[in-house]
Amino acid sequence: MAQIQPCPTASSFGADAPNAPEVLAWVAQIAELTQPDAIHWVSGSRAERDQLYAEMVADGTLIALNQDKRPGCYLARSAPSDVARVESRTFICSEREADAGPTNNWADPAQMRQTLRRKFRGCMRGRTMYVIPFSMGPLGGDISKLGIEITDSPYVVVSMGIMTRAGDAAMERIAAGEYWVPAVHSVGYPLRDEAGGVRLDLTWPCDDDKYITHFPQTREIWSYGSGYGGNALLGKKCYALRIASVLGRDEGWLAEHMLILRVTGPSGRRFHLAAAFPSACGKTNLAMLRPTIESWQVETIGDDIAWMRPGADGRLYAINPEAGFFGVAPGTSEQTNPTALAALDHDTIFTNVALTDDGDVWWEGLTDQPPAHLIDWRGQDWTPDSDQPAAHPNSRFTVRASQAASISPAWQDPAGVPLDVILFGGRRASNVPLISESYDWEHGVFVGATVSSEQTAAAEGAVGALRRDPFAMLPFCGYNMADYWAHWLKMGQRLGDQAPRIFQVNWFRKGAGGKFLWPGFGDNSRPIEWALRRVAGEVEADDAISGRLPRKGDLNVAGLDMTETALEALFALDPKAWAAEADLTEEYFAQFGDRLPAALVAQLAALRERISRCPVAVHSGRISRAKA
Ligand code: GTP
Ligand code: SPV
Ligand code: MN
Repeated sequence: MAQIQPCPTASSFGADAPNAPEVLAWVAQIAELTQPDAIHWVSGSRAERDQLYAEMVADGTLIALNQDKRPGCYLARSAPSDVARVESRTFICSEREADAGPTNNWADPAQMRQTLRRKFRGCMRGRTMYVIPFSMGPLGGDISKLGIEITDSPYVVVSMGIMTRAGDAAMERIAAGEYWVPAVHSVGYPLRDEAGGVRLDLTWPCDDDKYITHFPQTREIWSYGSGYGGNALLGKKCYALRIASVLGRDEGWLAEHMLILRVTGPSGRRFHLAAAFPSACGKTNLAMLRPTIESWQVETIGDDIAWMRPGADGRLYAINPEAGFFGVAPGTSEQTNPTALAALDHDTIFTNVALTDDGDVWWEGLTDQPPAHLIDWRGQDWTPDSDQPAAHPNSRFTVRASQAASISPAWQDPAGVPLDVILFGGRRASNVPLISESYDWEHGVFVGATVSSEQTAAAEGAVGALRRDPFAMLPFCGYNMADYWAHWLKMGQRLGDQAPRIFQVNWFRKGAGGKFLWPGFGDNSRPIEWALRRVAGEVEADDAISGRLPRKGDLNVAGLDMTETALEALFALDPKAWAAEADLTEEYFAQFGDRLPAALVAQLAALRERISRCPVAVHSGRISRAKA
């Protein structure tokens, strides 16, 4: 990590301190603990942003990219030890361990407070402390909520400026008495010690001892030691998922790891979908889908998080609480996601991608032919002979949502959009068909609860290993996962026949040769078309083991270069493999003890019953219609 020269004058271009005694008292208390050299109240103005970029370029925190090619674009290189969310260092500090549940790391709140006091004491010495007021969701919207992040990272300030509605307008509402969530962040690299000894700063300061902590009872976030993504941009996973899931449980709404889409069909009818896929499994891609079938139009509303609540008409309404995309760079190309690529033309922060000789960016998958020479994400020379990727597999772009040409006029609607369909997906090489429809809401909750996926680079861990990722919320649910399922079941009762229909999808099924069976990307519009035709009542479906499947001929594969065998393989359900999967589900459920909702036990029994009705020899997984 390169060292940087100290900046002698602290920034003096922020907002004035607000007329908000509660905020002033909290900020004073955190300043007393962390001992920054200066306090900067973030206004959210353009001048402020430009000044921060200029300072970060001057001290080497950011590299300005070729401004003719990519105006307003910058590159950050993180420490090699700080490249993804650290789930092993993410804690839910509820009073009782059982309320965090078996899938979360629990820590005793009193003990964690002591630890945090120790870690945060003096941790901002030599630095400026930034106070960022922000809104998750359109300012003042019924579903929206406010927060304040304190951070000592200017990279976090400009990133929060893209990812949230940050600045004066949010502070005005907070000062007027609206509810807000406090969030404290430090990279954990003070520049002066207690005795006055100084050290130079790094271009990516951080600490190996990381704590990403949540206090659901007092609704606070404290994050120490990392500057990366969801560890540091506290509006995202920490607030909009972990704390918001607790708020949603208590207030009767849902905070979900879901993209949101608007699809307009050939008849002009509009549909809205939300889809939960685990990290790095294609949410951003699907959110910017360019359909390969004619006369379907897709608009983006959100790519990662959805807040949803029942509206006055009894339907489920969803907003995107974020204002930007923090998307996976590798694999993004003109072929896979031209909309995202075009959005990155200007005003984008790239983190851990490779740098070309003419000051542009590159990552694996951007072009078929890599450039002959690059500077890789570690800042080293790189050529195509290198055995290391040039861009880190979890390298990302940070860009305002409004820069995507596909953004929907509805994306800022504070009332949200009424959902017709919810999709659950994961990366599954086998067993899970391209698309299937849940029998009803309870079955849909069972499908969501049993989602499993191959591990990706978005979190530390062995890439490729199969892990259960219920509702794609495994690392993001702020309370006991079994209680969360119960909350979903209750929501279904409340929504009744107004509830969105639930489908399961899998773009990642592989054939015998180990190749993806489904082309994916733009062609994902095809199974989605089938789901929407189901909602519109235009097509029938066949009952099968894992849900209802498209009847022969109903999935639009016109113009696709696909064999009948491959198509069948995409939907094949092997009763033996499903029986094994049911056994694994039973084991998985057992850890939740008596918190497991009875409805899910009943769903497992119903799955086994469907398996038993399937003739093993046929292997289609379809149950004869007479019996269904
Ligand atoms: P987070 O931001 O981590 O929550 O992830 P995300 O779900 O938004 O991930 P993203 O859309 O960025 O997808 C990441 C990876 O999935 C990239 O490597 C894509 O190339 C790959 N991917 C996306 N859609 C498809 C698809 O339809 N088929 C295949 N085979 N790969 C896909
Ligand atoms: C994810 O991992 O699901 C992300 C990226 O969206 S991060 O914000 O780092 O959590
Ligand atoms: Mn995500």
